[in-house]
Parts: sequence; C-alpha cells; structure tokens
Amino acid sequence: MNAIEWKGKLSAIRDSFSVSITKEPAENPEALELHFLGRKGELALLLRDLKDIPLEERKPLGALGNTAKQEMEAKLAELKGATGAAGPAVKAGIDLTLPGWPFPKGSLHPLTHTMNRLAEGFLKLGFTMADGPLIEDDYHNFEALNFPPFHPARDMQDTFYVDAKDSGGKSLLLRTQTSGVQIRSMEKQDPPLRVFHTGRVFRSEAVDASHSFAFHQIEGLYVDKGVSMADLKWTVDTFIKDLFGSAVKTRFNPSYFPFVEPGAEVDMSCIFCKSAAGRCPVCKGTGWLEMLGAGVVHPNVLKACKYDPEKWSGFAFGAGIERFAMLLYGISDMRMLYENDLRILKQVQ
Ligand code: 2NM
Repeated sequence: MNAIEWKGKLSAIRDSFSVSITKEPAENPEALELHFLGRKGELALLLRDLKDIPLEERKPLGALGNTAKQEMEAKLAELKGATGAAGPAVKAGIDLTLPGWPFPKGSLHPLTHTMNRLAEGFLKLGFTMADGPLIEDDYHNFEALNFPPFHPARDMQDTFYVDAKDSGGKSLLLRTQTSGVQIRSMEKQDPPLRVFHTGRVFRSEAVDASHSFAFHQIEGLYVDKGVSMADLKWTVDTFIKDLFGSAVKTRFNPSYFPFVEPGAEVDMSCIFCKSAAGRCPVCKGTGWLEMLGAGVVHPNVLKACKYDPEKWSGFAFGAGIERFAMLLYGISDMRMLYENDLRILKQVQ
C-alpha cells in the first residue's frame, strides 16, 4: 500500500463513520466505538498498515490518522452524552434529568392522623363510625341534649349563628359539639347502639395556645340494657391504655354536663413527668392531664330520641382531639396545628 492509497482508505473510514453516527434511529455508540476505534477496529487496522509505507511518508500520515481518531472519539462522546441524558427516555415521557429519590410526597395532617388513631381505638372496641352536619339546628346541638333555651350552660358554648332564609324557621348554627351526631344516630336507629364520631366544632372563643374558634372533637355513645358507669370506666381506661401505653392510669372526678347524670371528667396520669410531684410544664406539676368528659346519658336525652329510659341506659364521652394530637406528637402550642407550617406538618408522616 502506498501513501495515496492509505489516505484514500482513511477518508473512506471517516465517511463511513459520519454516516453511521447520523443514522436514525441512532446506533449504539459502544458498538460504533468497537467497530471503528477498537483494538481490531477499522482505524487500528489501517494504522497498522503504516509499517509498509516508507519512513519519510509515514509521519504526516500518522498525524492524519491521529487527528481522525480524536475527531471520531469526540463525536462518540457527544453521542453517548445525548442518549444518556435526554435520549429515548425523554421520548418515552420520562425526564431522567429530574431529581430522583426521595421524591417529596404529601402527608396527612397531624389532626387527621390523630383522628385516625382515635377512630382505630374505638373501632377495635366495637363502635361504629357515624357522621353528621357541621351546620346544626338548635334542637340537635342543644335542646335534645337537655339544654333548654336560656339554660346557663349555653353561655359556655357561644357560637356562630347562620342566617339562612330556607331553614324552615329553625335557628341554624355552627355546631359547638359533635353530640348532634349521637342524637341523629339514635333518631335513625333503635337500641342497642354503639357509635362514635370525630369532626370539627366551632365556638366564639379568643385564640390562644390552648383555645381556638374551630377545633375538633371525638364523641361516643353506647346504649344497651344495663349499661352503667362501670362499663364507661372500663371502656375509657382500655382506650387510653391502648393509645398511650398500659402504664398510664386514669381517674374520674365528678363533673357537670347537662346531657349526663352522673357526669365525670377523666384524667390520665401525665406521660411526660411520670410522677405526681415536680415541675412538669405539661401537667403543671399535678401529675394528671384532663382528657375527656363523660357520664351516664341523662334520661331526658334518651326520651328526646324515643328511647325508653326504663328499658335502656347508656354512657357517652367526649374529648378535644387537639389535646390528644399535642400529647401524641409533642406539640406545645395548639396554633401550630392550624398555621400549616411545613416544618411542623412534615414531622408527622
Ligand atoms: C361529652 C361529655 C359527656 C355526650 C353525650 C352525648 C349524647 F348525645 F349521647 F347525649 N354525646 N356526647 C357527652 C357526654 C359528651 O363531651 C365532653
């Protein structure tokens, strides 16, 4: 082979390479590299043929060969980069240049988590989940619950009244407690009955670290033959131990709610200080946290729902969900639950 023939072969290889790398669909760059630049590739074989060419002509031909090799290497690198970053995958609708795992995903609000956990506890105890309206009439929010008009206990539950033209003369309001759901359950269903409800309630309150004009409650009701305060105590104690651990104790103090008699406030032993003494900021050193209100359903409430109080009896309980959420997730100010600060929300997944 002489120098002219060698140059002709080099240019044929370059042409063939140019055609190969612009083909549609693109050829595999690794296969092209092997074919043209590999140890037994077309260019390597041609460079080996240089040994037959007289020494004085060999040098410039060698330089031409090297330049061709560098150009081909650069083109192949370009092709590899293109298929790697935005090649067929982008055509398929997947952008591989986007950041990968961990992909940011939403999570349930701490209050929703808490409501789910409370619901789980009562579903396990055989209670059924019930639902009802946020805008209630005066009857289901107050009257059926043994709050007659002008009863002083209504003062503690001042609320927002709704001026509705088509309410049929009923006074409508944003419910101050979820008890209306229990009343509606009794209206719909004959005893025995075991229901609970979690949801939002409203009161005309000034907002601070432990008060809000809109908050959440869980309430439950069990009516059957011979249901007593003892059943209430076992149910509440079992529920609290399920949620906070079996080491937690509960205690009942007498209290007043118009819809129960007798009525009680239920405390649980403080889960932060673990003793009655000391300066625990959560229980203020008392060793106890007030968690629920409860009692044996007042005969007037049963009568309002056409349940015969001589035949049936029941217990009911109610609690603020924010309190549970704050204790379960270590949140010290209730407002943190409403401000939608992702730094707070993301801590509960
Ligand atoms: C509480 C405390 C005590 C309660 C009573 C009823 C009903 F409808 F059966 F009468 N529902 N919820 C109740 C009882 C609620 O919340 C502090």
